[in-house]
Amino acid sequence: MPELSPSDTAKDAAARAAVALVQDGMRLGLGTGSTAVFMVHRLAERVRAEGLRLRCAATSRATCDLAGQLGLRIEELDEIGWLDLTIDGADEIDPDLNLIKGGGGAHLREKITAAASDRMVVIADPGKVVETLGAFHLPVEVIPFGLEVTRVHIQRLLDSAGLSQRPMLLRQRDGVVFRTDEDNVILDLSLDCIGDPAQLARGLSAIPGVVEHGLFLNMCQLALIGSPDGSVIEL
Ligand code: ABF
Repeated sequence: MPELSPSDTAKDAAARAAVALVQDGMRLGLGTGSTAVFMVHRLAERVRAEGLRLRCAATSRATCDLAGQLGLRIEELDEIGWLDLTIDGADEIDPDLNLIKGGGGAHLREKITAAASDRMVVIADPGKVVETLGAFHLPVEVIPFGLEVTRVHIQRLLDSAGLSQRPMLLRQRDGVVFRTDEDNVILDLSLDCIGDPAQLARGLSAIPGVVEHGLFLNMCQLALIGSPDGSVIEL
């Protein structure tokens, strides 16, 4: 692996610590994002070196493609049925290990995969650790049909929850509306500070047209935070 930047060194350290938790015969969920890329590389190294027999489900086409290129056998989640461990990144991690995820646009499959796992371990650099969720925009995956009506429902929910909201942005990538692996769209909510994530999660999930939001509550059992010096702390 080429010389890593301090940030990448931190990500790689967290990834290696998570991969060290993998045991022969495990059924794994492989996350998405730049930290998860390091994890997939390190996992493939272990499989090659130790002949680990694993069953792996990917949380995005991007992770599926990378894992395949590295020689990992990827199966559909339904083929495996249930997972022992999902290792994934995050955009924010609070002291209760509640997360904001979805910066990469994969939070629907990530949440389904994590929820089908006995254990979810998050890997991140120190910049992801926050006291309160919300500084990172909250992604909400929405079906395109009735998008403007769904926006109205979301705005009313935020108003009733007393949450300030700068423009609710339809996610773009290279000037084009971003589409998820399910061909849905994402509204990014700039909320600054989410005082009651559980209340907001319940409200968003109840809105017709909302497919999934990026609040991962009570799903993560361990966060491995890498540092630029290569050390790792557990949260
Ligand atoms: C993915 O990893 C997303 O849910 C999350 O937004 C992203 C974090 O990306 P990175 O590891 O590149 O910081 O799981």
